[in-house]
Amino acid sequence: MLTSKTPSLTIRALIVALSVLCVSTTRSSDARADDGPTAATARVYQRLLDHFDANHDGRLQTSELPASLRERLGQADTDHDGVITPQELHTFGVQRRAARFAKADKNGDGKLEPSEVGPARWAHLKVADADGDGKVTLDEIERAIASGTLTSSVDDD
Ligand SMILES: [Ca+2]
Ligand SMILES: [Ca+2]
Ligand SMILES: [Ca+2]
Repeated sequence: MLTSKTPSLTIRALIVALSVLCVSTTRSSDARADDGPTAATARVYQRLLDHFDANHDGRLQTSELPASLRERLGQADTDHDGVITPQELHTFGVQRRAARFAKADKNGDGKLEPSEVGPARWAHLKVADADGDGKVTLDEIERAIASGTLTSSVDDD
C-alpha cells in the first residue's frame, strides 16, 4: 500500500554505501592498523539496520537497539554522539576480535590452534588458516572476514 517502500529502501542502502565510502576516503592519520569498514562490516551494518533502524534514517542510533544489544554495541559509539557508524562498528569488531584472540592464545605465540580454542570454535576458525599450518593468526582471521570466508559477528561470545 505504501509505494514509497522500495525507493526508501534504496535510499537507505545508498546512504549506507555513501557513509562507507565517506569514512573510507576520509580516514586519516589514526587509521594505521585499520583498513576502514570492509564489505563484511557493511553487510553486518546493513543487517543491523534491517532489524533496528526504527526511524529509517539509514543510521544506527544506540537508542534504536534493544537493551541487551545496546549494552554490548553501545561501546562501539566511541565519539558518544548516539549513532554507531560503519567505521565505529568496524573498529569495535577489530578490537573485540583482537581481545578475544589474545585471551584464547594461551601460549602467546600469536596463533590459535585447536587445543587452545576447542573443537567447536576450531571448526569455525579453521577456514581462515590460509597457509595451512594448522594454526590461525589474527591477520588470517581478519583477511578471512574481509573476504567473506569467515563470518564475523560483533556479539558472538
Ligand atoms: Ca536509525
Ligand atoms: Ca558515534
Ligand atoms: Ca597459540
